[in-house]
Amino acid sequence: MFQDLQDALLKGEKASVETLVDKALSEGVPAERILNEGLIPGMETVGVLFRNSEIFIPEVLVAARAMNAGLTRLEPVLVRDKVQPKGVVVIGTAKGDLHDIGKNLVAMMLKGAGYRIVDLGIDVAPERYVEAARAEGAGIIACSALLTTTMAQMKSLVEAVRAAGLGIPVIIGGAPVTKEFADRIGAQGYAADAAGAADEVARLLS
Ligand code: B1M
Repeated sequence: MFQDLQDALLKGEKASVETLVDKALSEGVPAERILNEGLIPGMETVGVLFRNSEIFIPEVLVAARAMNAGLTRLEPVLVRDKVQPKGVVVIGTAKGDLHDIGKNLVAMMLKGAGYRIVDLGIDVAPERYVEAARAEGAGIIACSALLTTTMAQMKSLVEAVRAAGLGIPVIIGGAPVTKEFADRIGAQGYAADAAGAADEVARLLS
């Protein structure tokens, strides 16, 4: 079943991905397994084929659309209802960066952990994070980047938050981002994956 899910993702078959996710959920397969053994490995294969020029941007885009559709189906199961949010998190993808799957996953995990999420989307300039954090009374800003070129924007974000005197931490992550990079630019938080991001936000807000 996980293999079917990966194959459907690879072909960008959105409707099949949705059907397979629904079927797995109805058979009682835990949402975390569908995510970690189906959708994420499928997307990793897409990345390998893309790097090797065996597939190109249009194929990657349809695969990403299918991945987001699968995530949307999993969301109600991953996200538990919380009456009183633990805090507000402003999240977005760094300026110049259009990748949003990892960011969406992090947002979903944080929602599941009881935080209210203000999702600014993709290609978010540092000033927009600052404005939104101020307007929403956020306790933390979360920034994702998938390109080595857009990682530089994370440094600008940390500086903008400091210059605005917001006094709230910034957590960063994404495939090319490391703990060492986070330390170097002065970001208070770093996580390698979405579950780790939820733990790290809890630590920073405690
Ligand atoms: Co792009 N792309 N892409 N791409 N793409 C990568 C990232 C790349 C590694 C592919 C490759 O060469 N193998 C490469 C980057 C190289 C680099 O800079 N090091 C690349 C490139 C080069 C590009 C373009 C420049 C291609 C071009 O135009 N020539 C272009 C750039 C566009 C732009 O952003 N300005 C581009 C475009 C695209 C698409 C639009 C076609 C599409 C994105 C669609 C979308 O997101 N809606 C796309 C995709 C899908 C990918 C790959 C194949 C998959 C990314 C993904 O969604 N992974 C990717 C290859 C790869 O990563 N294997 C690739 C699944 C997702 C769950 O993982 O986002 O890493 P990830 O999130 C993880 C962790 O990183 C972490 O949690 C998640 C798991 O739990 N995490 C955080 C993420 N954010 C976090 C934040 C946190 C904490 C943890 O705290 C706040």
